[in-house]
Order: sequence, then C-alpha cells, then structure tokens
Amino acid sequence: EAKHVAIVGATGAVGGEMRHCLEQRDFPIKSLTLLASARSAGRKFPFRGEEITVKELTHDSFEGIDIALFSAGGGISKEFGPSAAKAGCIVIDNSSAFRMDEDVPLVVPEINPEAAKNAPRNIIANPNCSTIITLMGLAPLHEAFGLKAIIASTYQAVSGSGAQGIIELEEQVQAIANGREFTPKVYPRQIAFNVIPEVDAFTDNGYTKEELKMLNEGRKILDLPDLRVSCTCVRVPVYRSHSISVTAKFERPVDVESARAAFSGKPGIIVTDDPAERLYPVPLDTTGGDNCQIGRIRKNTVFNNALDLWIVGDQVRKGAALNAVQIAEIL
Ligand code: A2P
Ligand code: 11C
Repeated sequence: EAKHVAIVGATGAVGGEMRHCLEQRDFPIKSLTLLASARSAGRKFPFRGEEITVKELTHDSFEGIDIALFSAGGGISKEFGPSAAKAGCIVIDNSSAFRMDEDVPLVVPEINPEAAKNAPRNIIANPNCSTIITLMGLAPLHEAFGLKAIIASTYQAVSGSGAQGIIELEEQVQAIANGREFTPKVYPRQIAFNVIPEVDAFTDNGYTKEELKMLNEGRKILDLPDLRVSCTCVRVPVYRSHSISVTAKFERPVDVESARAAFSGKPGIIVTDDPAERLYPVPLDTTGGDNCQIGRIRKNTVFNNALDLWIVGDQVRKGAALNAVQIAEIL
C-alpha cells in the first residue's frame, strides 16, 4: 500500500539524497512532504515530475504521515521525533539521538532486518555511516566464521560534516593555490593536503564520540555485546565516500578463499580485489552508488584466525539515505 512520507531536513545533503533514493527505487508513495527550517520554507524540489514546496517543520507537521525520515541533526530528532511518533508515524532517524536506546531498533537491512519490526516507540534508528559501511563488509564474515574482535581506522570524507565540510575543503585548496591566509572553521586543523585524527568530540577515555559509535553500534547491530572493538576515526580531504581499513579476528579459521566464498551472492557488496591487476576500491569508485566495495583481503600476520580488509562505501547513500529508505521498504 502506498504511503504518505515526509523528509525532515529535506534541504540537507542526506535529506536530498533521501528524495533521490525514494524516486530511484520506485518506493510506493501517496504523497511526499518536504520539511526543513523556516529559512527554507517555499523552496521547491522536483519529485517524480512534480514540484514539491518545502514547509517549515512544526510539531503539527506529521498529521496523516505514515513514515518520516529524519536527517536534520540530533537536536531536531529529539525535539520533533516523539511528536511524529505520537501522531502515529514511524520515525526513521539518521541522527545519533536514539541509537543506543534499548527500545529503539538500530537497523542495517542486509544484516538485521527483523529488528525493524519491533519498534515500540515508533522510532527506528539508522546507524552511523562508518559503522554501516564497516559492517556491510564484516557481517558475511561473521556469519561464516564468528566475529570476535575488530580493529579499524576510518578515512572519512568531508561531506560527512554536511555541506560546510565540502565548502571548507574547497576554500582552503583555493586559498593555498593563491597564497592567501585562511582560518579553519569546520575542522580543528587545515583539512586541505592534510589528514585529521579527530572526528566528533573527544570523550574522557581518549576516544572520540565517532569512535565510540563504531564500538557500541556494531555490538548492538550484530547482537554481540562482548565484541571487542577499537577504532581510530580520521578525516581525509576526500569529497565523498568513507573508507575503512579493518583487522577482524574470528572464532574459526579463515583464509582469503573462504572469505571470498562468504561474500559471494551477498546483497549490497562487491568484492573488488585483484592485486595482480592493481584492483581495489577507492572512494571515487563508490561515490553515487549503492554498493559497498571490499578489497585488499589478506590473512593478518599478527593474530590467529584474522583477516585484513579495506571497505569503501558512499556514506551519504548506504551510510545514510539509502539505508533509511531500505528500512522504510521493510515496513
Ligand atoms: P535548512 O536548510 O532550512 O537549514 P546538512 O546536514 O546537510 O547541513 O542539513 C541539515 C538539514 O537540517 C537541513 O535540511 C536544514 O534545513 C535542517 N534543519 C536545520 N535546522 C533546522 C530546524 N531548526 N528545523 C528544521 N530543519 C532544520
Ligand atoms: C562524519 N560520520 O563523517 C559523521 C557524520 O553519527 O551519523 C554522521 C554522524 C553520525 O562526520
């Protein structure tokens, strides 16, 4: 049955991509409502041959809406998500506001789709982008060999910080090329021609919040409360698509060939791995696409039953908008 759908944060990077995903995937829609701040009310966006006018988000926006896709930041989700849920609407929230709440499912449709069907608060959370992309590569291996521990480093694109991240990278490249001074605003250090090992705020134990999301959300999605995870999240001067270098340790013996067999036929992933042809995925390969790509698969030489791999995915699509639309499709 066709649904009345709303996008909250429709003018943003992820909100815009949500609209594209709904359009491209022939999602059954009776009406699409685009919501953003008062600043954007009146702007128009095309959808399936029509022009849809953006409305200001208010607590009364959700009357008659079946599914609301939220991507306007955690503060907006906390303030307006419960109003939407109370109006009988299912909220699919891309922020970190509700992810670790026990009565809110945290869903990657290829991994734990059944969790989406038990949402007592009418709220379903979309996981963090790096976590989704990493788990897309690890879930088939977990199924085959039993995951025990993960050590990862991320290479996160500037579009993960929203439109301002892209602008900052571009401005710094221009300034450096023209010998002009500049002051970093979005990032704590120069991002052009540099890498920054700080994504989101630091916490007391020395990890950043982004790193802790990877630890905690991975355990919840895989239903492995004792999974051992350590992670370093790094911002890189790439426009779009996050990459993750992962060492994963398993309960049972694993080698490259059996890992490839475990990936075979799994939806949403492509193995792009042929060292002889210098074939491996890079961010430009996954940008704009739906699939995550996996390469550089090798046996780890430090730990037993362990593999090293390199996973790349478009964090605006599979890491956010597409995953949210896929959750809506389950419903
Ligand atoms: P707006 O464009 O009207 O500010 P991004 O993460 O790409 O920066 O996008 C953030 C999204 O969240 C935008 O669509 C933005 O709308 C929306 N947003 C920000 N603040 C509010 C607010 N107070 N009420 C509704 N939407 C908001
Ligand atoms: C980034 N991953 O690239 C972040 C953005 O918890 O979903 C999204 C943060 C989140 O900066």
